[in-house]
Amino acid sequence: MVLTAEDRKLIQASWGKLSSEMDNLGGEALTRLFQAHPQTKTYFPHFDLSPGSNDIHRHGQKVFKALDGAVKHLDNIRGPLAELSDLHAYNLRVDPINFKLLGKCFHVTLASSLRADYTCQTYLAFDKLFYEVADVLSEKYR
Ligand code: HNI
Repeated sequence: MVLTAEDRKLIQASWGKLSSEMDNLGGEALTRLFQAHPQTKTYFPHFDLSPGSNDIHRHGQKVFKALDGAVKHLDNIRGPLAELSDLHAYNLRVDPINFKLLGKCFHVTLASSLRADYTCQTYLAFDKLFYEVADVLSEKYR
């Protein structure tokens, strides 16, 4: 699934509008993940997973920062995600289905922040991005 020039523009414009909320959006998406798909909590037995916990907040910031790296390199998201691709495949061994679930939770999070600005076209552009991120994070599994 290739991001068109228009997709990239929409993603980067939306990302710019989110800058004031950057610290919280990852945590919000993770909170949604753990609530909507409780089976994902099994990967975080060492975290306090109550909604809004410091663990979720801090981890959300790391995940968001990784996505930020991808958004800043839309022509080559493999570069910034390379280490995470190794980590998730070799060390964490997260079932790749969960990347799709987190992508859905990011859609809801972005939609609830951007409201009317989260148009169908913007949704589609982000859907392609999340698909690509999930693809990169899954490609080292054997
Ligand atoms: Ni993920 C650690 C990014 C999806 C389970 N993950 C990280 C880190 C980043 C990250 C960044 C921190 C690495 C470090 O400390 O060096 N994770 C991402 C991204 C996605 C993603 C960008 C998809 C968009 N991870 C998921 C999913 C799960 C997941 C869907 C499981 C449901 N990740 C983990 C676990 C850790 C982790 C578990 C280790 C947490 C810890 O600190 O112990």
